Amino acid sequence: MKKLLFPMIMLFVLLLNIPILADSNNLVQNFGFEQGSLDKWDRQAYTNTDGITEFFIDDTVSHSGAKSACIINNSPNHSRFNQEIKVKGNSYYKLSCWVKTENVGSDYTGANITVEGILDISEHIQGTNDWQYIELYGSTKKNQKSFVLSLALGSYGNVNTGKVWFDDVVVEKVDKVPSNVKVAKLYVEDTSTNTAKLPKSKNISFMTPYSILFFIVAILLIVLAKKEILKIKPGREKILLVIALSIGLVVRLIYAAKVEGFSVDIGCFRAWSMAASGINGISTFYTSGMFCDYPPFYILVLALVGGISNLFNLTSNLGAHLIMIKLPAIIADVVTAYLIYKLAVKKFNSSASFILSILYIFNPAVFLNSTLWGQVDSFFTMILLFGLILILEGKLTYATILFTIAVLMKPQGIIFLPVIGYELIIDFIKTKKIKNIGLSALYAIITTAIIIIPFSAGRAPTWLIDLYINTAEGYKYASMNAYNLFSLFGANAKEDSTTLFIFSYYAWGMFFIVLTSLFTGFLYFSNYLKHKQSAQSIAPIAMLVQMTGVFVLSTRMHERYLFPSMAFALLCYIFYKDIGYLLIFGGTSATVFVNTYDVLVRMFLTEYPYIPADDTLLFIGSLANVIILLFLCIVSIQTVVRNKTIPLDLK
Ligand SMILES: [Ca+2]
Repeated sequence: MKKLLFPMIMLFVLLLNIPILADSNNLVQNFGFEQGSLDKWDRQAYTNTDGITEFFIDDTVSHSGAKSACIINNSPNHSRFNQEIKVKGNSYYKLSCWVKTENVGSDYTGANITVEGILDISEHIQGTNDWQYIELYGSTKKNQKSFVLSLALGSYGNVNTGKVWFDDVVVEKVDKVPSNVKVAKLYVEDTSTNTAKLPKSKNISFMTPYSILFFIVAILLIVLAKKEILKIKPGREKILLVIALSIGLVVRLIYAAKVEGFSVDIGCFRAWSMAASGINGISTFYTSGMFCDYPPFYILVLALVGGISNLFNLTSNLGAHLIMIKLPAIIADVVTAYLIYKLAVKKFNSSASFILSILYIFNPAVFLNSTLWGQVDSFFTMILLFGLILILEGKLTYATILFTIAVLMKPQGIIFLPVIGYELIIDFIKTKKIKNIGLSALYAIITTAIIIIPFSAGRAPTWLIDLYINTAEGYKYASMNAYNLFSLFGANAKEDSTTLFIFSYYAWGMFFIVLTSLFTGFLYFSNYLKHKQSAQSIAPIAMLVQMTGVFVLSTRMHERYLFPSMAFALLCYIFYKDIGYLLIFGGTSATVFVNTYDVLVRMFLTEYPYIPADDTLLFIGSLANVIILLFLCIVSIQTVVRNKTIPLDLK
């Protein structure tokens, strides 16, 4: 019997060990959730507001055993079960699990397995599916001790809804990786900055005291400049301007990396930038099936951004990549502030010019749009400003190139076509020559061709028109969070086919666009009839009227669209020195800031960026913009028709 004891014990031990041996390579603890708890697993989510995401053990659904782990995203979120896994450096690992899905959205990243803090993910599962196997191969870096395994619904900058179950999670060290398989880097690529703190900050509450401070300081500066108390010593203005713009730039770069921004826009820009900078990225950009509602010009800018990011390997570091994605708009902020100084210094002394420039670069609405939100309205504004400067220099045909680019960047560039149209008609009346009209048309066609040909491989040229129609059809609302006339009447996020006094909101919007353009024409022809051959261009006023008029009175407007009016109002003030335009600049700065801040905070808090139609702030802001538009009508008539201004002439 004693002889048998040892082998029996051995057999017993072996039998006991079989299940353990079978999984001895699996580094995941509680891998099948059979303990009935989320022991060893952490719950992580982009948005942590109550009710958005549920994490739990489901003992009615399983791939093996009796239980699995379940995530429900009731609203869009990037949520995951995480577990720290001890690993060896310079090694290959295979991450795998089984996934079952129910109603996972098809536009964003579905259920996947990955590592916390990296962008590579396994195949991701959307829609409704029974159990499916997913896996991801990856490598660790030298001296790496661990990574955080992540069972996710959604990905960075890409939030999704639906229900997913995970089971039988395995992480195992493998000697080699099958060929034709992508090998992810299972670590957050290290640069000098701390990249471990993901996701990025969503706290922008500092903007409220900052914006109040900005308006107080702005008023103070203008009063002091007016009374000639504030005077910059001659010769000092250039260095002061360089310092101010540098501060504006550095603060933007810091916050660009710190605050992720409006996740949908950032997600789109990142995806478009990576796609467009790939091999054949541009020629297949619009045919690859990827969602994109932007016309081609900004895709070219994003291709450049992506190319530079790839060159310096910035795409895997979220902070550095965020800076790159936001950089074109940030540069545009600085360039626009500089242009404002250059234009102002022709009409004002350097102290006043300096003040006008910093009113732009430190403007909270400008800062919020490019740096915190990550939008590109400021890039659009810069292009329009260059166009405006060319008009004022009498280079109408070249201006047409910039206006064409504006339309090819954002569809709302069409708002400014009446301005170039009136300029060309007045030019024709003055010179009796058709040459400029012909040349402008030619330049517009050539510019369009150069920009769209790279995207057009093997496609009918009408694809661009289809793109514009689809974009316009994409947001068929009376107002999309815009502080305007329709929101004032409680129609925010209402279908614009809804009837309001006989006609639909959309018909009213179109009627008002025509009316606004006719009003601009009235200003142009009044100005011409008054001054005949010596009539100066009124383009700054015309652009301000078109932008503000269309935003306040037209449908399908988003909260950000009034943005260019701020720069145009400053330009009007520079050219006409009427205090009215400075007040319009202040007014639009306030409404654009509050409007965009409100929407961005809603996005950060709830991933649901819609203002309720009965919101009080929406009503007040909308009323303010309607009043600003009426005031602009009066001031523009005073300036152009009556030649009367209420001067505020900063010396
Ligand atoms: Ca199980």
